[in-house]
Amino acid sequence: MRDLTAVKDALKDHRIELPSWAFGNSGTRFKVFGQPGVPRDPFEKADDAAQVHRYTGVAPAMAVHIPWDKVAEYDALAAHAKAAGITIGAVNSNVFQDDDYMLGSVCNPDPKVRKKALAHLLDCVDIMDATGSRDLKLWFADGTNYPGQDDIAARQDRMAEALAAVYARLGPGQRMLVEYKLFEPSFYTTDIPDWGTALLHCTALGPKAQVVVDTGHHAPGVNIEFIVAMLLKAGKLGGFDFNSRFYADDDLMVGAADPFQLFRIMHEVVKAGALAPDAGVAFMLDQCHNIEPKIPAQIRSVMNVQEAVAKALLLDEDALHAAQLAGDVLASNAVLMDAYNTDVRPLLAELRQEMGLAPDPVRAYLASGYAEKIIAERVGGNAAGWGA
Ligand SMILES: [Mn+2]
Repeated sequence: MRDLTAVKDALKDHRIELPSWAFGNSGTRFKVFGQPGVPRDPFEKADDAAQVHRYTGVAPAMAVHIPWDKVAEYDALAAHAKAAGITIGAVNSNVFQDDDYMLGSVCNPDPKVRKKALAHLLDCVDIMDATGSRDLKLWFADGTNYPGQDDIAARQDRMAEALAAVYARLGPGQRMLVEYKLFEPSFYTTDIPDWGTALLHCTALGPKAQVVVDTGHHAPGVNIEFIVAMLLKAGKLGGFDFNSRFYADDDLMVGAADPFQLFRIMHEVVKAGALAPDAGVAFMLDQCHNIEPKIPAQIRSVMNVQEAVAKALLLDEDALHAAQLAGDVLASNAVLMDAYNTDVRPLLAELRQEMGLAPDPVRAYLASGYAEKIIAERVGGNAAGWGA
């Protein structure tokens, strides 16, 4: 067992970033079930995100998504977030919801569409300048549905050209995080389907280009911690989009589907010394809460990540290393499973009390009256949603 004070210090320093879109209405292509009290604008989303930070103490940033979080004055949004106790995190671009993008955005065969998409990505860097955001998160819905529909290699050249233009625009201290997803909305090819393609583009670009691992964007059975270990070794893991999926990408709460996988991922992160904020790995949630109340679901998600991190920190690395070197398969596995099977909830409750927080963040939030307050106050206007 490791020194408990060191474990607690690492947990206090760990940061989890919240997605603005988790607080708005969301659903599937079949139906969006609206909830009462949902934010009407990005300012109210920041208020809700601040509630998650208030009860967990480790979630002081909210990522935004453009244009869902478009506002007239981004410095005003940053100031509002700051007054609420949080900052604006990653800026997520959106080049998939305009009619122009039916055949792709930066990989579209039409140069006019590519130009429009690139202009949006560059606008997102302007927004980063105004909000003080470090990271631009790039996910592309680009791909094709049918063999022969477009030239696979030529689309990669178009992607590389756009990424290089965005890279050149990044200011000091700014980064671009390139996200991959194996399929959907395209069904035949996706232009950045996997970590290998993302890594090839990022390596060609330079140190400010990093890969982001969305845990939901893999085929069932893929060993995500292996990918994480490889990216960490290459110095190319820029961050995570945490969520869970059972079948295809569905943005369920992180740790809901497979807490053991989350633990295995966090073990690789801890082992590589990449947990602390200055290691440059952004631990972001990318989730939607379609049928559950949103703020407590975000609190629960933060707690799920904390539990996995705590178990990873408690793992007896010396014993594991010794067993591995001895070739003792069963002992190695037992050391890992001992850490995973530790009930860390009392430790985390104690940690929260040391931080001046309630031991049970969900219960404290539910007792606060905030949910009732926003339901009463947020009447009229248009509830925020992801615009699909
Ligand atoms: Mn994502």
